[in-house]
Amino acid sequence: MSLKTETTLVEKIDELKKVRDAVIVAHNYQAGEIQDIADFVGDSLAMARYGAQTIASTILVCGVHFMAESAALLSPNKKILVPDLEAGCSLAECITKDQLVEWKKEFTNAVVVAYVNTSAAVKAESDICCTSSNALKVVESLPKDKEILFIPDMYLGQWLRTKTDRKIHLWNGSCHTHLRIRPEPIFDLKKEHPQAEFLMHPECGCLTACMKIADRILSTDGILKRAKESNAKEFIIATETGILHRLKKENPLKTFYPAAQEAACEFMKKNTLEKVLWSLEDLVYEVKVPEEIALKARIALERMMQIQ
Ligand code: CIZ
Repeated sequence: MSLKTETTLVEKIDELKKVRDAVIVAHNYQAGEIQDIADFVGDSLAMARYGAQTIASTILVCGVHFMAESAALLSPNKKILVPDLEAGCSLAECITKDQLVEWKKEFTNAVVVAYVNTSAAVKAESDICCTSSNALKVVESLPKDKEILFIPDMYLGQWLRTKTDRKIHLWNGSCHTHLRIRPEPIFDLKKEHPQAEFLMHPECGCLTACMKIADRILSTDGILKRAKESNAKEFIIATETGILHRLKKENPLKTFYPAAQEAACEFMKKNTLEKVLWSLEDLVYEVKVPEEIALKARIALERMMQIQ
């Protein structure tokens, strides 16, 4: 009697990827099972770059909506899919295009730097984009006589203020997940694990309280790189908890303590293996950026990419 095993979800996804000529890119904050089936895992910029370089004609973006828009901007001739249209970003929603247009009227001599966590419509009204890994370089690249309007994350903006003498005006936006990371549990973790290196993301709401005790303030890819390179055996990690999957997988002999178990983004976790399969089956949900927005938004993204 032959042993007939049922095709697993992962096998079905792998088969359909070939049929659809698709690749899956996943953000560092995705659930572990999604990261494990992805062709590429990284931060939003690395995801968009991978998407632009791949020869596949379809890119399934497992992250949140603005990441799919960035992929669409940088890969205009490819089909960009997301498994769930409700996977949005609270930070990106902190500023609308109209709000930015109004704000710009107050500062006619300013340059707008938009964190990638913004909609394409907001990027289209911005001069240049940045990520948490290149924000400082981007700010330093701007003409010295210009003031800077930094949108939308006020914590990343505050951190930039401490690193440069540039005049930076902040928008009052924040990531609801990074706001859940509070200083007190970090102080406790540091007492319990005095040898642990403390790696913190600049979006953290406790930035001001914890900046001085952080060993490094880094983007997600920066945290992953540091964890690999460091001689430390233990780490306190202050960012969205999805990153722990990759940290543990890549560093099986090291121990990682999340600064807050509550820091799990429910929008990031909207994507599931089932939805990935359905997305490839039905070729949904396609993300397109209207051409008149794309033309301008692409300029802001490409200016950033030239700086790296
Ligand atoms: O750029 C990204 O992917 C975000 C949102 C954060 C990070 O540090 O990677």
